[in-house]
Amino acid sequence: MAKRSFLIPGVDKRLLIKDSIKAMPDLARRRFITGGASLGALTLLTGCDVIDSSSAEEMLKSVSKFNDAVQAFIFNPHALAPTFPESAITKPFPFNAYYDLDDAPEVDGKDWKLEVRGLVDNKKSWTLDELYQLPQVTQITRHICVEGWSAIGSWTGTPLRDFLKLIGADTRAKYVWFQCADKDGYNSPLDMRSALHPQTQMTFKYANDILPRAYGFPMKIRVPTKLGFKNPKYVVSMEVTNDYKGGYWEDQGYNSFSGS
Ligand SMILES: Nc1nc2c(c(=O)[nH]1)N[C@H]1C(S)=C(S)[C@@H](COP(=O)(O)O)O[C@H]1N2
Ligand SMILES: [Mo]
Repeated sequence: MAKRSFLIPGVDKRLLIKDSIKAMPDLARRRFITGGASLGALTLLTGCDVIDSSSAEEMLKSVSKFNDAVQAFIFNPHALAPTFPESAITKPFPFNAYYDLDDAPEVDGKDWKLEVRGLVDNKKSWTLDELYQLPQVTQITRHICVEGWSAIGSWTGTPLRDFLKLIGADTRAKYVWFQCADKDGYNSPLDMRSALHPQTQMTFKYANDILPRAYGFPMKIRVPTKLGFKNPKYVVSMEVTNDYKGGYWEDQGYNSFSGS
């Protein structure tokens, strides 16, 4: 989501969302509405990208056929987001923020430290070299923006749950709250269940290379079960907390849950 608006030829987004709501089974409908009822959420749930009127039809068909697997994804916090082969990666992967790429933070990796705050045993700050020593895994997953566009990418990094264990985080706390280096600030709260999800990652690489500036150097949090805005880039601190501290898009009315 940004100044840009992604228009889909022949598709009225609001009507598509309305029609989808009508077509959904009851339980899914309730969760979809409380989850913010966006085109992005529909993409997350159906796996269909809406690019024209025929794919909108496909999406509606799949919504009306929401089966046990989709219901399970919506209601099970441990359900995995789909993964893809390398051949499915979107090239080039889009940049998105509330500003243009020229205004993206330029973080000096030598000076940068990840600050750790709140309900953790060890509040030590972490240099990039120290973080790079942690075991890393790669995922090829789909990033879905609330606006309705999506793209598949390859991200490598350390599962956030491993890091939370390492620093002795109180995982009974409600949130992990991330703050970013963006000039006018960007932050986002992540509910603890999602922070502990096996695919939620502290990401250091994109397509096997050090994360480029566009995608959040030196570190982003990749949450493939959530919409794009719940994936903070240019992260400078994380705080384990019971307080809901709000977020850049959350404060503007986007649902903080926004995912499975
Ligand atoms: N720090 C920061 N993180 C951010 C944003 C931002 O503006 N600043 N935008 C969010 C949104 S809305 C999207 S869709 C994704 C875009 O990530 P990408 O540039 O890697 O595609 O980043 C998310 N994380
Ligand atoms: Mo987004």
